[in-house]
Amino acid sequence: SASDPALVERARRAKAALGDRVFVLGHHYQRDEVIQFADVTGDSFKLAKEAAARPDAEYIVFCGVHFMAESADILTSSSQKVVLPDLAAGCSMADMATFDQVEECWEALEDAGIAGVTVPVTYMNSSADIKAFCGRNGGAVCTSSNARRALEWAFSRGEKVLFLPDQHLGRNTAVLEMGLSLDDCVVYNPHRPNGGLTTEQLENAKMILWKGHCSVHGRFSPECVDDVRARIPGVNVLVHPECRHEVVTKADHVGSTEYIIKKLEEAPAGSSWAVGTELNLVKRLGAMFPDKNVTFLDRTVCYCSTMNRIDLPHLVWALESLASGQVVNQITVDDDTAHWAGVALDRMLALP
Ligand code: CIZ
Ligand code: SF4
Repeated sequence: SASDPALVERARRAKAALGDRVFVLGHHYQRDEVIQFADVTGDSFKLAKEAAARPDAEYIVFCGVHFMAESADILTSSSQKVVLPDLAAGCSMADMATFDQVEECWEALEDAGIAGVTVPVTYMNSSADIKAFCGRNGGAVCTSSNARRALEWAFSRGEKVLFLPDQHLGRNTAVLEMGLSLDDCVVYNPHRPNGGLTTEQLENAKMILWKGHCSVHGRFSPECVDDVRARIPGVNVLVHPECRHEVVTKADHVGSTEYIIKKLEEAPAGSSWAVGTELNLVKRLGAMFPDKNVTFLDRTVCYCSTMNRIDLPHLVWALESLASGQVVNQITVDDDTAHWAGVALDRMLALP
């Protein structure tokens, strides 16, 4: 489909017909065939802010996954419509923490007598429901760029943090950036009674990590790092903090998507980089910096399958529908959820 000139032409025409009424956002993990039509590219946080900065666009077509479109709906005005070209583009990590599970967890913390001293912090990669839960319970949202500042803020307000839904980002930030020990962290498993934890474990923990992970970044192993170092002498290993702790501790650099891009921009010509993040982005970075040797950290391919659901045929369908006056696949967050999720997002935006 990427090379189908008829589809490319149809997307171009529909977008031109809509003009400034439509603004197309493209996440870094999207396919090239989709990215070519993006008015702006970015990570989820940057894209949500870009959407908020376009009050004149009637339609925001979000080429990304469901939780990102929800955040865009929360941060844009009520007259703007956010469209996700394929409703099946979810996020397996976000799906690992449902509202009922998190409520049940909070009850377990109440039973253990620690809910009052626990501040919930959720990664951007979570449903609007979970962000609203954090807003209602004195907590905040964070991204992979500000996780440390968000945790410092949370620990200034309570003794413990409940970190949702990515255990790896929570552990990596607490242990590698804030000097907590692995023993300060426990993992709450929503599929076990009381999270699979004793009251004593909950009482002693500083970080209560939700048992969630990214199915893409979770696949990189410490062996991938050893393997690439053996294959490419002098290689710099650069990974996202959604990778497992054992992988991050073996890497040379760790940081958010925007950090990874900046690091490669600044890298000297001729240097070698093995990048542990989603493959569409790594391939694009390789093409953007032909004077640098950019390789994927794993030997096997590793796309985000739900990100990849947004393809050119879905984008053409969404744009042509909008151009003909039909709003399809609109993502809306109800007012109460949007209010409290907005409170948690604002606490993040107010971080020093
Ligand atoms: O893994 C993801 O989905 C990331 C890093 C999203 C984002 O843009 O924050
Ligand atoms: Fe979710 Fe991971 Fe895909 Fe990002 S890369 S959308 S965290 S499954």
